[in-house]
Amino acid sequence: MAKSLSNGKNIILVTGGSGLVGQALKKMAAEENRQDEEWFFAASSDADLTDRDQTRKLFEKVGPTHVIHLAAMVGGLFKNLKYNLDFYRKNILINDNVLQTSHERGVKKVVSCLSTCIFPDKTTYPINETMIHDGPPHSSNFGYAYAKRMIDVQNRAYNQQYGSNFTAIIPTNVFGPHDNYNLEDSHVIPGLIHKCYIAKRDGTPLTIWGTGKPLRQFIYSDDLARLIIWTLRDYPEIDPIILSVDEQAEISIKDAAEMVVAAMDFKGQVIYDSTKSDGQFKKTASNDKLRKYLPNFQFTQIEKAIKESCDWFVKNYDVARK
Ligand code: NAP
Ligand code: GFB
Repeated sequence: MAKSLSNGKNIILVTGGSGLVGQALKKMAAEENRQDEEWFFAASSDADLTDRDQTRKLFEKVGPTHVIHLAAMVGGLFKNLKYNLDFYRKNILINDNVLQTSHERGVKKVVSCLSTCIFPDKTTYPINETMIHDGPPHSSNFGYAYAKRMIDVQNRAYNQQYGSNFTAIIPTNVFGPHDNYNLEDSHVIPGLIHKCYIAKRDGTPLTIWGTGKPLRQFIYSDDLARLIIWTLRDYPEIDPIILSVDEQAEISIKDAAEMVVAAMDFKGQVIYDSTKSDGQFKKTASNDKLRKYLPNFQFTQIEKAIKESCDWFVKNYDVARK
């Protein structure tokens, strides 16, 4: 990372600091407790980043030397199916405000967040970082996907025009404590954890949407947080980098559901509602570029990660985002 300021501190602003990934970052930063870094985790209550003036006021207050840009309108397949326009507009506004304000304030480095679901739907596998703009994304989330792709375009434009050091990470599906557990809008693992909790409490069946056949590479939020901190301090490129578990770690939705059932010790009936969409069948991504930089990075074993996530939800049911 760029050398610390004269007072010896780098000031790191995390937009989206109250969310799933932001909370994992907060935990990792606290564990490290580096004396040459000061972290600020912003929620939407600190500034609505769709508003340029509020964005500027937040940057004025925090005075960041570095920004980890996580803030976004985020959701699972079924929320994306319903709100493609909102996902596009809100995220385009947030991203332009954060990048332009970072430029105006002379921020040394910005790490923004794309997603493996933004790649072309018709593609060869495994997907890699060079393929982002090679064709239209899956129809279910085209609004979110195009807004995210523009971060990569803007990063390259800021670098070409001003020499800015703005880069991006491309995480695969993330899960962990402090997720969004809303039954309609959430991603699959938090949705299944919440549904399993209700089924166990009420003695009703657990309904899994779709066929359970689609394939995903799930990354634990704690692991992603460690990789984001590495990206901020040591990743030298403007081009984005996929942060995902290995291709061999790809599992089906059914596998993930069975891990949640085991972790929650649910003994009731499990039903598949195949009238609900499966969404993208697969989006298998290569983490070869990450492995070139960090060949020995150890991902948390997924059953352990899902167990920790379930335990967190059960313990924090009253305060979890539902
Ligand atoms: P999340 O739990 O939904 O958190 C979203 C964060 O963004 C929250 O802190 C939220 O603040 C903030 N936010 C939303 N709208 C805002 C606005 N208008 N102004 C200011 N802040 C706003 O999302 P997440 O899963 O942590 O996602 C973090 C990043 O990772 C996102 O960029 C997402 O696209 C990316 N990503 C996520 C996944 C995944 O599976 N979760 C996969 C790939 C990439 P409040 O809490 O105050 O609302
Ligand atoms: O995490 P998810 O909602 O999004 O997973 P994607 C959807 C898959 O899980 C589909 C099945 O195959 C669903 O049929 N599924 C089963 C469920 N039960 C449930 C449930 O209770 N809730 C949910 N949500 N799914 C998203 C993109 O795609 O990936 C977003 O739409 C984002 O933009 C995210 O990038 C990372 O993995 O299909």
